[in-house]
Amino acid sequence: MSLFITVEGGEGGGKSTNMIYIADYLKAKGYEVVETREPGGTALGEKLRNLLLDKNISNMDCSTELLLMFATRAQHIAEVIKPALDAGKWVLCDRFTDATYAYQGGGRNIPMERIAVLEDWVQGELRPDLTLLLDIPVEEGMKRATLRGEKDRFEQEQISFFERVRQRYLAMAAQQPNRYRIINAAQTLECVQSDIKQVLEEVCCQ
Ligand code: Z5A
Repeated sequence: MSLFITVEGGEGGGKSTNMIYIADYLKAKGYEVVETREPGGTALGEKLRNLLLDKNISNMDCSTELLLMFATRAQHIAEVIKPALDAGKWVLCDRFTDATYAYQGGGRNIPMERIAVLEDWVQGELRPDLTLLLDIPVEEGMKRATLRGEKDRFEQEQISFFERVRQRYLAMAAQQPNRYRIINAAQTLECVQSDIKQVLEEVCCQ
């Protein structure tokens, strides 16, 4: 059995830190895991990522941004995600389409129906089996993230943008409780990882 797991959340939730923890945990259980990320995950996708995050591009239209997110996703699915799942591997992805609903939908106010059309077109029936939402209050997350230094194009947004992103994530988690697990990412790293381990044991590694 292969599983498609995504990790989502706002600024400073610790996705990169916990991706490593999750991958190591699954590999120790004997699963073959492909770790990847969006936007990016392929050579072409990483080039598009650089454009999407470039803080010097200040006038990117929100439709351009949305379409570039799905352009990288189309390539990512064709080149990495689908072949891995077809080969029986597990795919662990740092952000996927829920990020589009949260950032372009919640953050930029693009109608959800428009995103859903692209989701169906680009993904067909492909959806994550499990989504871990690393949830943290926006101000706390921003304090952590600012320690990282220079801000990219998204990180330069106002706090109200990130509040809308967080609320959209929480709304999706409430609507899809079978797929989503909310992790309180404001806790110590030890507690966060203990909660993640519990979910992995419950959902996929019994
Ligand atoms: N985006 C989009 O708009 N639409 C889409 O469809 C997709 C993406 C797919 C880049 O994503 C941008 O793309 C993103 C949304 C947009 N923009 N924003 N903002 P990304 O995932 O590559 O970038 P990111 O959001 O900055 O993720 P990240 O690098 O994984 O950051 P993080 O979640 O903040 O994780 P971290 O780097 O592991 O942790 C941040 C700091 O906190 C770090 O110093 C850690 O050591 C520390 N940390 C982590 N956990 C803890 C705990 N528990 N306690 C204390 N300190 C901690």
